[in-house]
Amino acid sequence: MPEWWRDRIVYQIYPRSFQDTNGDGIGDIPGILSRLPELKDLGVGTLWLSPVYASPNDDNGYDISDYRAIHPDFGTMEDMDRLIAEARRLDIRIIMDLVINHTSDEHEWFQKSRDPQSPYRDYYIWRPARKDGGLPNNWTSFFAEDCWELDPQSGEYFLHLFSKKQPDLNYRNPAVLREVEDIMRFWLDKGVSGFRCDVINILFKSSLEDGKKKLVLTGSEYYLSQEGTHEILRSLRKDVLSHYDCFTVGETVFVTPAMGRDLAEPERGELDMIFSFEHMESDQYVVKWFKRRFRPKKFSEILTKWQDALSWNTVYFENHDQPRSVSRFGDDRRYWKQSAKMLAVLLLSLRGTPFIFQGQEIGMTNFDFTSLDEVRDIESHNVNRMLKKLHVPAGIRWRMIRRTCRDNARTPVQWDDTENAGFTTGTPWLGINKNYHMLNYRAEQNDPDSILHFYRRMIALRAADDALKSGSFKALKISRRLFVFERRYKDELLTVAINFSPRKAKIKDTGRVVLSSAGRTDLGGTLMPYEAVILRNEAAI
Ligand code: TEU
Ligand code: CA
Repeated sequence: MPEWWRDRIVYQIYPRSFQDTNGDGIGDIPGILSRLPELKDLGVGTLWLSPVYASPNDDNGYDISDYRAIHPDFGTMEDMDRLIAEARRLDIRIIMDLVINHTSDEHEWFQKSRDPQSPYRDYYIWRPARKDGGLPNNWTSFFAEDCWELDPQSGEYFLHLFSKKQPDLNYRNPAVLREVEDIMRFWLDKGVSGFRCDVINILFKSSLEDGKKKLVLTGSEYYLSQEGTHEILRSLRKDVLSHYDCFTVGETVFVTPAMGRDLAEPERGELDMIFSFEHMESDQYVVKWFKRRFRPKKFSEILTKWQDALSWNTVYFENHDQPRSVSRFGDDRRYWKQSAKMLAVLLLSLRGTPFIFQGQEIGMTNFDFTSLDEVRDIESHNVNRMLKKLHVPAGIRWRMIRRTCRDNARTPVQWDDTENAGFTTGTPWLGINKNYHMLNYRAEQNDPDSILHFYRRMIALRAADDALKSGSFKALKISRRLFVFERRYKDELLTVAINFSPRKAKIKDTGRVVLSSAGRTDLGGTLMPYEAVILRNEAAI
């Protein structure tokens, strides 16, 4: 059964870095409003806003201190209402980031929770020290530190799987779920069309005993996709979401295809789609900080595995936590334009709802940082501290961080070649990539051969084609350089062929060229470096 959120392209906005309008160096909601025409032209149908709520910004808004207030950096609730209304007028839906595994420690609930007698005590997870004085258990956090923090006021520790300013909520307490439901209704009643649910598969902690010691996330066997979380998701669906025209996409860490099915197959009544991470890990050893050469074969195999595993899912290559895709899976130097277009074809021709991260449509690249002083992200600074403790030399630490740091994707959008790339008239909160003189929105707007124009074309092609929108997927060939697959809908058959390499590649010419990222109409059995093509097979049944 077709649903509007399957057909539409989602565009993720990281508001701090999108467009500043008042010169404070921080992107804001009026800035998003001012760029709606560009997003409409691109063919965007849904916007996902990273958090714009009140927050002390320990983790750039993923630490929320009031779920019903807009951070003054971003504007006012009136600005937000105006954005929802204006987007709706352009037939653009908005989804909000729902961060409910944890709040900020500055949230009123947590402040009250510090009093052991308060009814809010049980909103969070408090434990005394062990008898020997040690931490309550041996778990480790996502941000390279311990995950227990002592609160001197009550003499007990609270659990935080992310930073110590992000205490985890206690989902054994039904009152917490009621609060979350009210927050969801508040936003749905305002007219938003759903939620991107932050780390949603770790809500319920089934036990707090010591975990099996692991290189990363010791303890995770007690909170990854526990039955308690499935129950919560089903009740959110039944009590709240099913009463609105909306959808959810869950950010689900460390999921396997089997876990993914339990979280997102329609008959489960939980989430509508998930973000899995496995394909984003095809260029690393064990943890993301140990990067290795990108292996297209591995990448294509993982994508195929996930295409086959779920009846519907997301397709994404970038977000605010990941380095830029053209710098990672393409070549951001010699074949910058070719490889960015190739990735556009792949993103928009796999089966699922495509997510574009701001700047991806103009081929923005990783940040050209020169030192850690330019990095703002808390995760990178924690990792640096941890590696330093392990006596990893400064040069190596810096190389690891530069390549993987989340700020690679968080640099301001490069709108034009005026000072500060047209992002702000003040001092930008995070540095701007110096390549903005060449690489910017306006330059690409004026160039019919640009990545931007190519995205528009590819999005329009997808919107008009049932096989691309909802056809079945089947992999035909996966090799060190090539990924070939078909999309089939009724009697329509498309073949998509992707060349991931800077060398030419032979392919079987099996149909009429619908689109080539290199602008060719006759392939002669060969793909150019980083070329991607879509072929139509007339005789198919
Ligand atoms: O991210 C969760 C997550 O597990 C990672 O992708 C995280 O970014 C980190 O890199 C782990 O190494 C979500 C948000 O997307 C992220 O921005 C937040 O920092 C995090 O949750 C906490 O809310
Ligand atoms: Ca601003």
